[in-house]
Amino acid sequence: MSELAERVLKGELRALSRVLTLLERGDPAAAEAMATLDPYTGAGYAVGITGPPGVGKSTLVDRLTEHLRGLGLSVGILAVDPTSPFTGGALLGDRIRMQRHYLDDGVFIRSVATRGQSGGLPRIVKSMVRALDAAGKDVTLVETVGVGQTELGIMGVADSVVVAMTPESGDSIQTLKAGVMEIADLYVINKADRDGANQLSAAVTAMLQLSDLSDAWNPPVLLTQAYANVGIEELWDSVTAHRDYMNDKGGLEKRRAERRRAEFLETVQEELHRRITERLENDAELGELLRQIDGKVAEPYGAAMGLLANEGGLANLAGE
Ligand SMILES: Nc1nc2c(ncn2[C@@H]2O[C@H](COP(=O)(O)OP(=O)(O)O)[C@@H](O)[C@H]2O)c(=O)[nH]1
Ligand SMILES: [Mg+2]
Repeated sequence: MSELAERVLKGELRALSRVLTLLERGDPAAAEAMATLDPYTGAGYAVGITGPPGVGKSTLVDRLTEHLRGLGLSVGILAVDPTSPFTGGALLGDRIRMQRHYLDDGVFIRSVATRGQSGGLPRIVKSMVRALDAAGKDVTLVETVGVGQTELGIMGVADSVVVAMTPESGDSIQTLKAGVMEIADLYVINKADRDGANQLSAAVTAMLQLSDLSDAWNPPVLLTQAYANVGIEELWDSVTAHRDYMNDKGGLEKRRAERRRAEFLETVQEELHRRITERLENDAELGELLRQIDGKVAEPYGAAMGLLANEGGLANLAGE
């Protein structure tokens, strides 16, 4: 039993915040907390909002939060930001856009840095979503930015995935071809006040019809003006329609089971990778092997396979 987790279950936001920090650091106490929290997960619903920078994702999250609060629902927000000197400003912008919710106890906001990983979605977000669920958040909104594009990894995090586009970015249709159609449960064309919104909407709808799988969910294409609070209620209604569809067809259970398995496998892989890298950098014997490889005394492919083939080699490498 984790005392910290018990405080999370009682709704203490500071304890929740602490658990997320422990998760980010890979602290063993995080594992203990997650074990206590896990039985209390499942009632919450996670919505991913992805799309290129500047399409209005943060504004959509802000407006959706306002709408959800009006419905009496508690909200968790995870804003994933690629950390780089260039996006510092974007993060600050997000903070300002969501500022009014910081004073509301029913809203929990956290930004998550991608820590220079390939820009993808940090695997820890999966665990964070579960922590927020256990903490009693009715809805968790996850905002993600890929590097200048849509984050396909959001599929592994959210129950419903909203792909946001705008008529301003001319390459929108191009984006659709890059795997987006497999992950989008709903399309939002934001900045519908701008020229070209209806054309874009028609183009997306046409693409969807080409790939229509009759009895499967048909992703709606919605027009919003997030900054003017237009289309937000319809967006939420469409999310709940998708949620109901997923519940009826059993897709939700399957998606969540896959996500749990992925969380496990990714954690093992990433943790192994981290430990092995650390070993390779600090172990004297391995250091010698690395020098032999550098100096063409040892052959790289054979040396790697030899290391792993040797009795307990992998365990030795992975051990702390
Ligand atoms: N014209 C117009 N601008 C919008 C709309 N929604 C958001 N914006 C503006 O678009 C800019 C980027 O919004 P933001 O939410 O930070 O985008 P994000 O990078 O996707 O999170 C901000 O200046 C918003 O005020 C909209 O519906 N119409
Ligand atoms: Mg944003």
